[in-house]
Amino acid sequence: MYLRTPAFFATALLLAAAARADHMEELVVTASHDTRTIDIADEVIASPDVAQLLRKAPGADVNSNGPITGIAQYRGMYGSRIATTLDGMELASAGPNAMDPPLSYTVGGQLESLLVYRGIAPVSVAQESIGGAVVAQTFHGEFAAPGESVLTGRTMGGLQSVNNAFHLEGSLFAASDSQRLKLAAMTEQGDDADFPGGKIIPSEYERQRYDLGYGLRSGNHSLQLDYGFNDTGNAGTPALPMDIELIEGRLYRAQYQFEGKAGLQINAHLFGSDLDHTMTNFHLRTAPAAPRWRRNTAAAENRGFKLDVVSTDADGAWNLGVDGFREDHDSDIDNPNNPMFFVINFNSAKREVLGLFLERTHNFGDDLRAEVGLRYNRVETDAGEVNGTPAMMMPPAMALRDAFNNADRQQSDDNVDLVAKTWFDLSDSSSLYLGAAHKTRSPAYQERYLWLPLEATGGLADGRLYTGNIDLDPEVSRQLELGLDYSGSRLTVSPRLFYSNIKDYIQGTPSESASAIMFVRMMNNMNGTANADPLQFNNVDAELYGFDMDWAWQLSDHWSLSGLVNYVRGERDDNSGDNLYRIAPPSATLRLHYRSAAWSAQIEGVGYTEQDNVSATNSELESDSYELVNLLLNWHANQQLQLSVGVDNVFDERYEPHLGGYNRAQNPDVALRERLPSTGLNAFARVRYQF
Ligand SMILES: [Cu+2]
Repeated sequence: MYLRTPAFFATALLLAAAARADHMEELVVTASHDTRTIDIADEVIASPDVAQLLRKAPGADVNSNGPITGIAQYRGMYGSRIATTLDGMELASAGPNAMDPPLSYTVGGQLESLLVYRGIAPVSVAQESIGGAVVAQTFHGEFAAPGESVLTGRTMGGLQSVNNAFHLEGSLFAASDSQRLKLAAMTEQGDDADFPGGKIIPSEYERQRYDLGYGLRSGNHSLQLDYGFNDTGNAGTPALPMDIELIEGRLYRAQYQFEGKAGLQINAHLFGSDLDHTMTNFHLRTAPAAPRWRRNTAAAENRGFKLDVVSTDADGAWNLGVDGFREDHDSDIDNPNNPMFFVINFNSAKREVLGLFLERTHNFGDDLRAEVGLRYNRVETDAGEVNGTPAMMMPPAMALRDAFNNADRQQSDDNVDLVAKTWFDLSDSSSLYLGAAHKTRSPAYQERYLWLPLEATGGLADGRLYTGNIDLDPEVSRQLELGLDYSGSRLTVSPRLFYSNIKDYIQGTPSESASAIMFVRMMNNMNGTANADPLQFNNVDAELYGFDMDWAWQLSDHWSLSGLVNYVRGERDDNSGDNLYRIAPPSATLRLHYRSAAWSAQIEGVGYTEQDNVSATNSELESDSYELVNLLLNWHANQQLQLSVGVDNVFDERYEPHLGGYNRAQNPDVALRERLPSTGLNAFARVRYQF
């Protein structure tokens, strides 16, 4: 580990800064019965990846294929099984391997909160939430008091040692009592990160982000317009076959809200995003021989709306709504050394969800509260014809192409979701929770429309080649949850037991397509590679069950202890006897905090057990246990200025997180297809300043 020159360090610290004076305590996670809100203003993480914050909530973890590509995992489900909304916007990644997962389009310092629904998510929150829901809320600035106009701003700067990274951002807010304007910009960059024994290659990144927002309110009406531009440059994803060259995303939304009399609220939301992405296997990692250079150019066009009415009465609230989301994907592969070579990977692969929902929350007297929700989703998918040089030269690829192009590729699913949750107060300080749900998810476009055996799998990163299956059925999950919430004067604890049975769980199983198998074997012969026979996405049965809990214990005015415990088990529920792939191993976190008016300090221990319940079908490798110690110190110099310093992985332990994937790039210190190590000792500093 080494720091940049002291001069650079000092200059960046001076340039940088930020703080929100209204948030002076180091509150990590605000708990309610059914959500965990990770308060970004108080959370200090060194990582540029907002998804890493999810680890602060019980049940949540992150599948990480690179430093800025965190894919949310919740209770053993991940990827498109977790609904993610950004200020109400849905977003489908441009990258066929989810190099740009939804949370990568948020900026840590601009978030007001990151909210994780605990267990079963309400039907009103997201269209498809079979595995849970995450909601990111951006800070838009405040309206001024009547007759006033104000200009405020906040800046933040950070440095970290493990990859010589910096992060700088600033936001300006101009507001009157009826209008508000926001301007924000962020830039960040990091080199290849160190691990004890070498460097993680490639793990460099560079990213810029620009935001513009305008809000208007008049009487009961309010309107918010936002535009964001994400500009990611070179960024390594060593767990995948290619690295990011570019992710350009334009995100826009318009939201209208009406607050009527008698508890009536109307929300109307229009949003979209246009995402462009390029990745290669030659520009950041050791390039293969010239004929095997590959560049993948992908684009996603996302459009959506949501209209809902909330009517609050003395006993609860009704929420009735309709929502729609359409994603459209193109992905093309070429080789800059060979102008003849091309593969149309996805041609206008479309997925459209139109939903209708009704939800009721109801208080039965003082002790009993319930939530019941019903949702219907109509899901339609389709994809255009494909082609590619392999299909013009090699009979098995030709057969795959022709079968795909001649198939009826248009599919539709009618999905029904049901949610019933109830909380019963046992005393003033404790309540019992019981939840049940029937949730569905239609296949992702890769799962239906990947025609040539490739690793384009939404970021599974198992190193296996896949083909899709046009005839896939939707996944149907039946879920049960049981829990207790205790909140005494010093101790809070909230354990949950959960069980989920998933019929038609979508899982790669050994392909039965002779053409797909023959194609992979021919490619192995041509290239001298040793790829396993391909998998095909198919419907199997599965179950996930486990336990999670968070707790906090106030020891004295200044001292407190808190922690998390997570356990999840994922198994196939058919006669395969196999486990599910990439399931977070059991883990526990223990934190000791000290807080005073101006200072706070924290020592954190994080432990993961080994994971030997691995998926044989996905050729998954077992992983070892590890323990980490992290330190954090905050100083609130005054209302405006906050300084934070910390050290992650204090003992510079070498560890390979189970959710981190396998090395796919030439590296003198890590063999190919060996588990990727995570970063070593990382010292970091952050300054926040607000005016
Ligand atoms: Cu990509």
